[in-house]
Amino acid sequence: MSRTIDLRSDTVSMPTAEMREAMANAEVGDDCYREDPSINRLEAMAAEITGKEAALFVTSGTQGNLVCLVAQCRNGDEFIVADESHIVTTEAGDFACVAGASPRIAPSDQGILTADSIRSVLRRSYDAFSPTRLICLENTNNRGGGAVYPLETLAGIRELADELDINVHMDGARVFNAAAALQVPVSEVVQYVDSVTFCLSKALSAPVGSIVCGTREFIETARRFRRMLGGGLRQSGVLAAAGIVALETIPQKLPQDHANARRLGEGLGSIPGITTDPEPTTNMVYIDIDPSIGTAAQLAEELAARDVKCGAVSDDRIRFVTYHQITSEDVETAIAVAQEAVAALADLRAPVRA
Ligand code: TLP
Repeated sequence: MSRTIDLRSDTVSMPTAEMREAMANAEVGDDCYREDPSINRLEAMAAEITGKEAALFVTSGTQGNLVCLVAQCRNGDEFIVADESHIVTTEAGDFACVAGASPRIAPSDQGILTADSIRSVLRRSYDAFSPTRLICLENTNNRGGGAVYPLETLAGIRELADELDINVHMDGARVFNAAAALQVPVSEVVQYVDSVTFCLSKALSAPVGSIVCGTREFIETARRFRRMLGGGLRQSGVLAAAGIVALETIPQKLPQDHANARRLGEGLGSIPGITTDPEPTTNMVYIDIDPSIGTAAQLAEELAARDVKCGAVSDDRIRFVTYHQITSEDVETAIAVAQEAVAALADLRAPVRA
């Protein structure tokens, strides 16, 4: 039986054998007493890699972003963010429900904000307006096709935030992909932000967990909100052990995932009626499907029937994501299967001849 090639998301990446072994042998303690040696080691590693003073293990990217919002916004504050940002669209409305903050959407190109786009939505201080407290950047940008913030853009946003005396948070769920694409250390990317969340369980292939990084003082505040949100864990070193292996072994492999995504984009884009938009630069491929082929859901179904899974994100758009377990052979198979699936949809539409 052939293996299913699951390109729906890098969240379906599996822990490697080395991660599983490290988990089985992890040294653990009660992390609420700060006595879990594996968690302490993972947090120290994360702080060092990001160049921040301190780090905190959280259960998910969603919890990490929420902790950062709650720690930096008061009820009634506003945060500036791009349309279609994960924080606003896909975190169950927690910004409103829990943080009590409202988003102010700034115009973006593929989800990438600039100092000018942020400036264009700034409002003067007035008692009828909610105070702007935070800028949230998503890097890489998921709905923007895995787009990466150029470093100059980040520098410009930092300058503006300093002028306004507000903080910048980065939803860096895939910031290691951003750093790999820019060929710079992660610390160079996140030097412009006050807080960053990154995920161990996406492109980095660990089974569970994310990390929040910032100043020591900020992380102490974040720790209190993490506890409030039910994220105070006990012998979580079993999870940290996989995260440590992820940080040690996976980032250097990300360029291969990006090359695989580029090849996948090229192969899919060569099928008549399919266009890749934008051209993949990290591990995501978004395709637009001409209605003459069928709908995104129909094409996804045809692919799934041939053991290739992908995610229809709208009527005419599908997302494919590469990660550690997806090989270059898998990519060639997926392209061949997509050609077959498009042909099968055309056959279904062809008039029946007597
Ligand atoms: N993204 C998931 C889905 O929720 C869409 C995916 O398959 O891409 N920030 C960004 C940019 C994300 O893409 C995600 C997850 C998160 C935060 C949330 O992380 P988790 O799922 O760990 O809460």
